[in-house]
Amino acid sequence: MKLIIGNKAYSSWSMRGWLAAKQSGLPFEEILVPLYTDEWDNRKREEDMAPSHGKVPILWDGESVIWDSIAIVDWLADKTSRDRFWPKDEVARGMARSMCAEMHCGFMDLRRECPMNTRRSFPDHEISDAARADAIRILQLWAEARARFGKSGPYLFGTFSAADIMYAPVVSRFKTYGFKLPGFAISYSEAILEHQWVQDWCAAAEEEDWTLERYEDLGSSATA
Ligand SMILES: N[C@@H](CCC(=O)N[C@@H](CS)C(=O)NCC(=O)O)C(=O)O
Repeated sequence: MKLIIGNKAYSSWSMRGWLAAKQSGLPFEEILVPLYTDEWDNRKREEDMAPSHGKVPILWDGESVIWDSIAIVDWLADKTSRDRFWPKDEVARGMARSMCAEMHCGFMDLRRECPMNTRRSFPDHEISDAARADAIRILQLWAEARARFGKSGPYLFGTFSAADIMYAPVVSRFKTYGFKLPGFAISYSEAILEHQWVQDWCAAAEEEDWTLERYEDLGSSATA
């Protein structure tokens, strides 16, 4: 398999695709195309990036191409086993799938106002009431998942699952922007930030030397 991703410092959807590939346990080649550079502009027209209309992550599995993070999770769960990605318990799985879908299509204000930047800290960054409402909704979802289904481990549904894959970049955002979190969310965030794959992702981001003003100068607005 071949996974095409963007910058590790900024690309939250790439992080999800990459964590999903790691969770599959299958070997994969990682190809990083730095966002919004000349290389990006050239590469996104090429055959292997064209199917997603120039967005990452993109997974190539033989002749099959899968883009969009949630489709990559589904593909890899089909290919390996559902239990590797989703809680076994049906009620828990219903909630996990819903939380992932909500993350995938929602929380636009938080995403726009607090773009992922694993390398930086902006504790004084001001956000709108709408972005704050997104954060509160996320914390409510985390609280419910942890309280109802998280007894077997430190993650949302106990063991590391697709829900953690989808929310890991939110953990990173909460850290970058210095959100004041309740105790259970601090513990959950620590578990995510200490996870080996998240550590590896963030360490690689530190080594990148591309800088995008739109994610460093928070006067501008962009999501990633
Ligand atoms: N819904 C897609 C979103 C993918 C996406 O927007 N990726 C961003 C990087 S994090 C991207 O490729 N941006 C490039 C662009 O919009 O030109 C997914 O879940 O994978």
